[in-house]
Amino acid sequence: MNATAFITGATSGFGEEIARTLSREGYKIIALARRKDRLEKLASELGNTHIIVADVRDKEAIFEGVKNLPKEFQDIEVLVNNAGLALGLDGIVEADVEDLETMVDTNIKGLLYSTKAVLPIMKARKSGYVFNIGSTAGAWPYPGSHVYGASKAFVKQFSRNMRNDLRGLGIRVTEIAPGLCKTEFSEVRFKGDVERANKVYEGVAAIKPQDIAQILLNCLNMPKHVNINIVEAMATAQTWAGLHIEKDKF
Ligand code: NDP
Ligand code: 8X3
Repeated sequence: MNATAFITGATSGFGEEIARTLSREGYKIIALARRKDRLEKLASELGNTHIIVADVRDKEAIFEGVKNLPKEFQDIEVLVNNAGLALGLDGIVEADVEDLETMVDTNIKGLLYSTKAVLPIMKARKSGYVFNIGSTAGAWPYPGSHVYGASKAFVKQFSRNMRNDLRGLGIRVTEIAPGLCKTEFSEVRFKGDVERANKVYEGVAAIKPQDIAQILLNCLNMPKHVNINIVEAMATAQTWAGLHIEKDKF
């Protein structure tokens, strides 16, 4: 039996699929998210799963959740920092300041809490693997990405910087930075406007959550002396837009 994999944001999209994939590989699963009904459904599907119903922004809940893990789930080998979201696509002038705060609190501070809670376990075990889910938005700007993209740029640089501090501890760190992928991401971004969300993916063979789970598994299965620092993966149909020039309107 393999050790335990802890996945944040396991009720949908990448996180849910990564939980399925790692469970198939024999890992015990700790699944964390806010939606209890979905976590319970996933746990009954997978078996050997401990659920934590919590908001990653709730520092106390995250640290308590890790401190109070049942004994058989304390051997965390893999942490997947996946919970995250974008809210809105308005420009920075129009954007709702509370949406901006929610992205910072979830994508940056939430990721910090689960990382800080789990790293001591990995250090004690002298073994571990942290996957941080970034985004192409962390490297490539687009209109309306302001805080979301910046929060994912944090994930990129934090992932690299962590590696320096973890040297000699047998802990690997990989940032997986996906591009367009059909999950509930756009439904969340557009606050339940399913029609608008579906339009984002219309006519595009977008990345599937299973593709990201496969990439993660490929990294995990590399020999322990190999650390894949970053994987950036786009749909073949997606490319960079190029630089925009706004012409003077005389
Ligand atoms: P989904 O909306 O399908 O899934 C998001 C998951 O995160 C859900 O399980 C949700 O669970 C959880 N989550 C969100 N906020 C919180 C919170 N405050 N506390 C706990 N859990 C939370 O989107 P994706 O699967 O696409 O997104 C997963 C990650 O991938 C995110 O970090 C996203 O930024 C990133 N990403 C997505 C891309 C895409 O195109 N889809 C591309 C690049 C990166 P619940 O609501 O139950 O709490
Ligand atoms: C999600 C991909 O392009 O919508 O991170 O920012 S994108």
